[in-house]
Amino acid sequence: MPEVNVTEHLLLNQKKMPVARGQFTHLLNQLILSFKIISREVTKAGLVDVLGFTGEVNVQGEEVKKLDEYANNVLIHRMSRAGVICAMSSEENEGIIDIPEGFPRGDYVLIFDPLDGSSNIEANINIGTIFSVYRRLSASDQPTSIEDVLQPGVEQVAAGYCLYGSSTMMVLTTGSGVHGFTLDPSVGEFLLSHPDIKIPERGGIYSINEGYTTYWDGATREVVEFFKDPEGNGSGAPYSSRYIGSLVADFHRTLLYGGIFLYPADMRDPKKPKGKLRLMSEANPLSFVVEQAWGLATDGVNRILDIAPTDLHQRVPLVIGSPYEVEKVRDIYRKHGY
Ligand code: P6P
Repeated sequence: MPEVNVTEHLLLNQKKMPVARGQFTHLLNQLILSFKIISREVTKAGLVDVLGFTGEVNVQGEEVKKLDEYANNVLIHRMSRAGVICAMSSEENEGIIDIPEGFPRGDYVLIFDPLDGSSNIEANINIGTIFSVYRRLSASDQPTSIEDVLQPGVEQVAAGYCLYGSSTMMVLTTGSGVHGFTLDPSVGEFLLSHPDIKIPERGGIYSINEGYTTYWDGATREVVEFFKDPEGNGSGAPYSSRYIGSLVADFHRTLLYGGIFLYPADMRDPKKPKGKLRLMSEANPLSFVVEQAWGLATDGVNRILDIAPTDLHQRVPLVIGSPYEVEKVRDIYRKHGY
């Protein structure tokens, strides 16, 4: 079969192109170039001095890794000069990132986590870039407003992630299903490798950091006990437990194999009663992907994509994966009055 790259695939399979075919295709191509540049740096990380910390702390209060900063700078530089973006938000930056003077603004808003899972870099564990694209709400001759950025996930026109691992793979949805493209270094192109991904209706793996059990409430503990003993009497086969600690890797496995990933609220830190993951740069894009692959994503009960955001960096509990397991979790939380 002749190789299909992202642009060709979009033209062939896009039922409803976002605002303007040309602008969107250019946005995607600039994103793809950013992923290639980041991938090049990630794959040589063990050889050159890009590991370790920069000595700074980001808006999340986390120590910034050199590769985090590198990936963030690549995306901000390239996308702010693409001429198709009116505003950006990065997990690493406090406020909205503006378009530099002299560069045209476009019809799109880009939100991203430049290098999720970066605490795993030294161990050569998969990490990734997560991205989310919205149409601007303000008129193109008006200044960008916070409302352009703080949109509910259901308004996304595109979302996905780029996974840097044994191969570099981009998983993308533009509202017409979910498709995987693998970078072929010999030609420098992302080529269609996983057309029309669908998550299994039911899986056999649950993924959660059980080290935090003492921080969970009774409902979450009952959820985890269900996966250990689905029949409740020790007769049924338990689910397997898998947890990498890199959201993009844990999600990608869940998307392909089925099952469920959970990062629940925990009582450990009164500043983080909604858990650790961010709505705008992590939960919303992955929820758009999973729903387009016929999966589900909730905060335990409510659909993630329906949440009206109030802050660029607000956190949200995330329960995401196969419909059977996500519905089981919802039933348990509802039984506990959520
Ligand atoms: P914990 C990485 O820092 C990250 O944001 C996600 O990639 C990952 O799912 C999560 O944190 C892991 O957090 O608390 O289990 O170490």
